[in-house]
Amino acid sequence: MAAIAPNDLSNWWMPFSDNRYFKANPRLLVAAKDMHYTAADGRRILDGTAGLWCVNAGHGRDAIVAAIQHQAATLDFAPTFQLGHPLAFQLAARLAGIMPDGLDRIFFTNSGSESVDTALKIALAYWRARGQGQRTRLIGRERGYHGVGFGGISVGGIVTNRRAFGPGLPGTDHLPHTHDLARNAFSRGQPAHGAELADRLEAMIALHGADTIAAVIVEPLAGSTGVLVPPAGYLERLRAITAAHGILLIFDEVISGFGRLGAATAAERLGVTPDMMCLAKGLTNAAVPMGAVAVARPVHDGIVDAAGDAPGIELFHGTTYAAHALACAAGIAALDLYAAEGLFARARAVEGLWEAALHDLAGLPHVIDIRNFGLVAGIELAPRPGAPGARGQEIFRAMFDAGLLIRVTGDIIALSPPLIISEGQIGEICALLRQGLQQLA
Ligand code: PXG
Repeated sequence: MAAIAPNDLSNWWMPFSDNRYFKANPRLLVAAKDMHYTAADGRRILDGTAGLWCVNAGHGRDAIVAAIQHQAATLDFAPTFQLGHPLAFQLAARLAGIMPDGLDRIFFTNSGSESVDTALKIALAYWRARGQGQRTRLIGRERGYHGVGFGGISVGGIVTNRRAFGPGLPGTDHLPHTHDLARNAFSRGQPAHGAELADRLEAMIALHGADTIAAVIVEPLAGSTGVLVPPAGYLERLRAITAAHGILLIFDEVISGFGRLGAATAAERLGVTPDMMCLAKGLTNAAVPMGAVAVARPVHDGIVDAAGDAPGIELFHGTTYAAHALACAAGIAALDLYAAEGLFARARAVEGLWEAALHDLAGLPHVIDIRNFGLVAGIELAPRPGAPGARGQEIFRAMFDAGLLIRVTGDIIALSPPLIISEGQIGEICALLRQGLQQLA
């Protein structure tokens, strides 16, 4: 057995991290309440990112804590293959209640990545059950992020994944991304230009044949690759084209769900209803890991009812921890809290103030775009010549030292605070960013 020194940082191989830098310059968080983290040195850090786009009701909320504690002492784990427990059914019903009409069949997972791979597998299984097993092609989008599973990285559009992990699933294709600073810089809300980019799907259909395409998956608002707000009319067009050709449309709402865009889902906010929706993060306010796929009734029925009277498993898919009792308890408590405090509507109500405060940062050094939608904002910085990403890393570290948690992707700052943020705290975020950007080389 290896001898392990106290406070040794070497054993934990950290995810999506510069392990060498972190372990030389550790930043540890030890507590959190409402809008703030507490760092190991005792400093309070204002949470400008709701953790990782997930703690939508703020940290350490009493009702969620109590629900988890109670559940852990009552029923910790119950198998969910051929057995059930009441909370899973309750949460599914509650979740169905805030989904767009018709997406009322809920498959539980443990993360956003699992939700994505689950939705892709459901799409394939659906077409096979319908006698169209030749529909295997999956279409994603450039700059799409759909988690880390092989399905998700295959439909995703991130070059680093292809370089590191190879070609992924066969038979994928990718729509163009919608980021267009030349036409849309400093947009407030949905950018005006780019709806026509959805028409590229028509070209793909002409190339591949609609009857080989199982599904199209997009994030309504792409978060991880730098806050790409959907151009006005774009998602409507994707919906019209997929519907016309009988192709399933999947919205990955892992980030955009649970109030982030001022409604339960982006689908609701924008009035565009997909056939499946991937969820995670805010589902439990991130207090216990959980994801879900909300599935339109005909897709569910197409698989489950197609099995007919023959006994047996209809969908050969699931995980040990799916619908974990603690996650269900946390999920019910989180949905209760969102409703009791009207947090989705609150996000919508402060959106104008948020937008105005953020756009006030225009004109600061290196700022080439500011964009926003719901309680999300992206601030794009010009890369330092020869050192792309350096400014992003520097502003992230400077802000953390100044007491503000932000996210950066390359040289793009992403902000997505808990929906309980006060007007004063919006001002605080902007004041700290102003100072940091003024000092950035
Ligand atoms: N889909 C989308 C749209 C996501 O944003 C996932 C799937 C995967 O979820 P899990 O739970 O498997 O991580 C995500 C995750 C960032 C950041 O900094 C974003 C995510 C995760 C970590 C960091 O933007 N999104």
